[in-house]
Amino acid sequence: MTARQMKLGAFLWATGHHIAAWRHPQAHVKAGIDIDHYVALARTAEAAKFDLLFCEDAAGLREADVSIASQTSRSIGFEPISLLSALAVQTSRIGLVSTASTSYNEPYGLARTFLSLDQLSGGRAGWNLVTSASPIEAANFGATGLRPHADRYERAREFAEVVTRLWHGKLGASGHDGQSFSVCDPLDLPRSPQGAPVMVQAGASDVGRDLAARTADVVFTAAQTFAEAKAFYDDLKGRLAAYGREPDDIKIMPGVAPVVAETEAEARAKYEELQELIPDDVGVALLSSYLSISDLRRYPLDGPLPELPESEGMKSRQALVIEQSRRDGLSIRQLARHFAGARGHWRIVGTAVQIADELQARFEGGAADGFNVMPSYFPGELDAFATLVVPELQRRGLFRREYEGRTLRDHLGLKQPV
Ligand SMILES: Cc1cc2nc3c(=O)[nH]c(=O)nc-3n(C[C@H](O)[C@H](O)[C@@H](O)COP(=O)(O)O)c2cc1C
Repeated sequence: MTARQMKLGAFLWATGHHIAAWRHPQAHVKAGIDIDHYVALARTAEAAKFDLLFCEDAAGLREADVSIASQTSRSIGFEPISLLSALAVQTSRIGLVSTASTSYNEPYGLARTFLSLDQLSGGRAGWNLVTSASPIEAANFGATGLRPHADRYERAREFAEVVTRLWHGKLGASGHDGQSFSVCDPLDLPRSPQGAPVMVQAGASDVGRDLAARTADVVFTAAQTFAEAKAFYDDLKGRLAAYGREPDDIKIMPGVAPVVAETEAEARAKYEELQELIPDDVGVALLSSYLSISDLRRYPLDGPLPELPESEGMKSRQALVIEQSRRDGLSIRQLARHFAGARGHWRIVGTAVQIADELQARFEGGAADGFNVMPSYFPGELDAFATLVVPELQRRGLFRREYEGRTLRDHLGLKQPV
């Protein structure tokens, strides 16, 4: 039996995950709508034997103030399932995971779309289920505003149940007639080559964790410290037994934003160069959105965070930001700069050996089954990770040298659903 190996996702984004990546001298201004750019990234990730490509999504601008929205690394970009459909025919092995919202779709349509992606890619599709937390996105789907957190999750629970029944061919003659959805017929497609598309989930509040324990194959999460990552990992794996599942049935893959170079000094210089490019307004606006507060600029930027009411948006991210501000005694300006680099995800700056050491410690310390890699800018940091860090992980026996199977479930070591 081979030793346990880590799973790796390549989290795509237009110019890069650092909020100022679009200002980097190597940035490609039209990256968000250049299919050749994405094909090149997908091929790099596949050549490095990554398990999957990952796309986030929100159907709307990420920021209400358009002048600020236009100054971030992702203000325009393709709808991700369409993008992954194009990448499916330009790649042959790598998994294709897209985010889609349970708040602004219907289960029949979404189940059909992902099963189509799964069929046309030969069993490589995955759905990242989110309930969505942005009032800007909500306003594009009717005038009722963002639904309360608990309602969003109740709808998501029923949504996930209907989708999996459709994928598993278990929607019988009686169909589904529930609280939010009614579906009559099975899908007009045969079952997937991997049994069913992989279910991914991102949402870390208590109710979000329960939904993941019930339905997810992979969980994407944000954790800054080893202690936070370990606590999340143990908590989520501990919830599985209640749903008749084994700890290994879920792969937990926190986000990580590495900045890597041949020497530590070079890596630090690369990181500092990006940090210098952050406009204060943009950093503070991003922080405001994670805290669900309309405008933090009203407060002195060099003072502490004010007391805030609990969010109805992303509860887990708000808690993470507040926790970090207290732990490290950071001002609003310092917090904004800190979160601009990786939006609350774990950031590591160093050589390939240093980065591999850190990833290995979290992986072997029982705080992760793998990582969703968030390059700071594209293609430079994805190339650097693929050519410097991946070989170091392979030398240590921590990552595959070749794909073992064909489907995304094969790569992730997940059971095929019956
Ligand atoms: C790591 C992570 C990634 C997420 N990615 C997305 C995303 O791409 N699009 C989106 O609309 N929401 C995303 N979300 C938020 C989800 O929409 C989530 O369902 C939201 O309601 C807040 O969940 P929570 O309070 O359970 O964390 C993400 C959340 C986390 C924790």
